Amino acid sequence: MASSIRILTAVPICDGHDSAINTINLEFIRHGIEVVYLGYHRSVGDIVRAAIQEDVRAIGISSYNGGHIEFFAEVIALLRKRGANDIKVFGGGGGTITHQDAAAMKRKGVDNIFFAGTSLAEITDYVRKHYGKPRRKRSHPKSPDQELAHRLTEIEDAYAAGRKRRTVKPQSEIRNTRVVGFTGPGGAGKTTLIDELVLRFLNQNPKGRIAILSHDPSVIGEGALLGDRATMINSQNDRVFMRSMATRGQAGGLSPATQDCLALLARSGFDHVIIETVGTGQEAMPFQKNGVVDQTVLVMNPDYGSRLQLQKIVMLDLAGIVVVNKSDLQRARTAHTEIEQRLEQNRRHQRLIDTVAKRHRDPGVDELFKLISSDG
Ligand code: B12
Repeated sequence: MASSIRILTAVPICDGHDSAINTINLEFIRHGIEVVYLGYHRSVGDIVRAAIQEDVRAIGISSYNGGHIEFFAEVIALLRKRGANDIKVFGGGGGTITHQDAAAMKRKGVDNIFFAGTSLAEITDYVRKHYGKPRRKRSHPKSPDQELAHRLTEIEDAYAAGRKRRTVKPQSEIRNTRVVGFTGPGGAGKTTLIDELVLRFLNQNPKGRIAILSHDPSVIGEGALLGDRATMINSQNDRVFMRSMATRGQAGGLSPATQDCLALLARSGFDHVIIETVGTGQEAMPFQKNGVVDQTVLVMNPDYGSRLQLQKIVMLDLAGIVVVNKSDLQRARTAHTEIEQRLEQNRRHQRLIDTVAKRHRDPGVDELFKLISSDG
């Protein structure tokens, strides 16, 4: 099977017009394209960093705030400076980008600008035609992040082509890196929680680096919305390496290539590697077969239904730490008591923590951070 086309989309800084790109993203996905969506109000630096780490073929920018000539040009200049000339730039912005502007932008290296009235089919056809061909031999990476990004792509491509790679090293060789796995149902707040933990990590370790391997669902050969970056604020930082992966048809929360990608990240000098599964169901035990996860955190939403439902969640038996996020919600107190009783049946001294990840300086997130960063 051919590798998926991966692109990154974003809306520039000081621009909140995201409704066009949200629609276009959905159309890309429907046409088999994997879209890493960075969200709106994003700086040139954030866009270029993400594009290099995600090793995308192209960046699609939707711009309505009026600064498009300069903004697109700065993205291209920074890509070139970072040795990522192979990442192409295209975009649109209905009522604001004129034909004259578009001509100037193309002279500065933009591939194409789409105007008001262009059909979505025309846009997706363009992407498939121009960014869908296999990459030619790549130039030597200019930074460790770029090299790592290329190697992660090689692993994903090998799996897509049916050639499994065996890069997993025994755990003893990667002990300097702590690997923490986060799982739990969709909407529990895993990504926001991880972003808050990253903030604490960056503050506590002024020179430390952290990696995040994040997953979103997809069917084999189909597109995917890889949208976790859009909810992250603190993780837009040069000391954070983040990679988004589509599950490409594998059930259980991870992708066929996850284990090898994780092993590579764990050997790449990061202090911590965080792995986030897709939103999982009752039967999921994503880290069971995985030799490189040191700690597992199950993030729950207080609204899981009745107490009986808890008996059916396998991860409640397996997770070292269980988090009740959104603990400001009315049902959270009951949820805490019910989950506590459920965990007592296991007699495994699992930790139970209440958090409100959306709240800055939340004491529950502080407690969780202490736990995952300690050796215990
Ligand atoms: C909808 C809209 C809003 C909505 C935005 C909702 C949202 N979440 O996106 C709301 C009402 C919130 C809004 C607010 C504002 N808006 Co407004 N808004 C518009 C409007 C009417 C339509 C934009 C749109 O979404 N069109 C729908 C898309 C699908 O169609 P399209 O733009 O033609 O896009 C096509 C192509 O351009 C291309 N394309 C677009 N993006 C991309 C990306 C890629 C990758 C590709 C391949 C193709 C592509 O594909 C489409 C296919 O046909 C425009 C006017 C206009 N005609 O553009 C003003 C407009 C952009 N807004 C404007 C302004 C001034 C504002 C405000 C500052 C107003 C205010 N004073 O509060 C705020 C700023 C908000 C913010 N935070 O940034 C101005 C900008 C002027 C400028 N840049 O000089 C405009 C041009 C209106 C005007 N004539 O004055 N706005």
